[in-house]
Amino acid sequence: MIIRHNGLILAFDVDWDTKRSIVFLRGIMDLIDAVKVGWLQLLNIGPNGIKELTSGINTYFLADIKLGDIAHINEYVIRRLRDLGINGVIMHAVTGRENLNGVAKLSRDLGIDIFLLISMSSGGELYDLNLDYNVKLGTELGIAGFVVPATKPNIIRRVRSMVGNNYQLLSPGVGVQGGKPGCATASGADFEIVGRSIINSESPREVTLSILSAIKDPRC
Ligand code: O7E
Repeated sequence: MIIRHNGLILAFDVDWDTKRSIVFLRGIMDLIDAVKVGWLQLLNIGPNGIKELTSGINTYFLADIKLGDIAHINEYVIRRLRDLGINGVIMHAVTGRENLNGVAKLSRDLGIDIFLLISMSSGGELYDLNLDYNVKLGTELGIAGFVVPATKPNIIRRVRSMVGNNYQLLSPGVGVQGGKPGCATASGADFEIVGRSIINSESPREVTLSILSAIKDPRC
């Protein structure tokens, strides 16, 4: 599980080299609880670069490749990500029980968390039509938590009411996509996930601090 100090996860969607990435992260690491990496790192600095990042920065690393394949590919990817120092992985719920069962057990054995994507910050209507089914599936699989959109606070509230406090809810869509800082956590999420509002800012530390004050004192 992700330890909650501030309630904020950085969506680190950058194509920077490892050196620049590490300098940037060191500037705000005390303000964020986890770093989400994904396709931009895989395609630009590659697996070795990701390993350099996870070795160079002491935090929880979440891999967001929205994994959703058949079971044996899913399991291979989870093992490789674990070798790279990744602590948690985002997976699509839509591939269903047969493709997720084995990987859920493997993740527990390896000590890597799975967060299931069950609703999207934009579109995702097929997910929303099957929300209750996917939440139930996740709880039966014994995963760590769910991804719920900051742009749909009613879905955050619904999922929280279904799962109680045993699952972590991570919420993207804050800032550029329209979610107001502080309002996803006020609706029941454990963490808000923010990318461009911080990364593209001239003063990332100040922006991060202002998001943290909104999380502490939400006005929704
Ligand atoms: O809009 P930004 O720049 O703050 O970035 C949002 C991030 O959250 C980005 O990395 C995107 O891939 C991710 N995300 C969504 O924006 N919407 C979703 O529905 C799901 C995700 C996602 O899976 O994030 C992982 C928790």
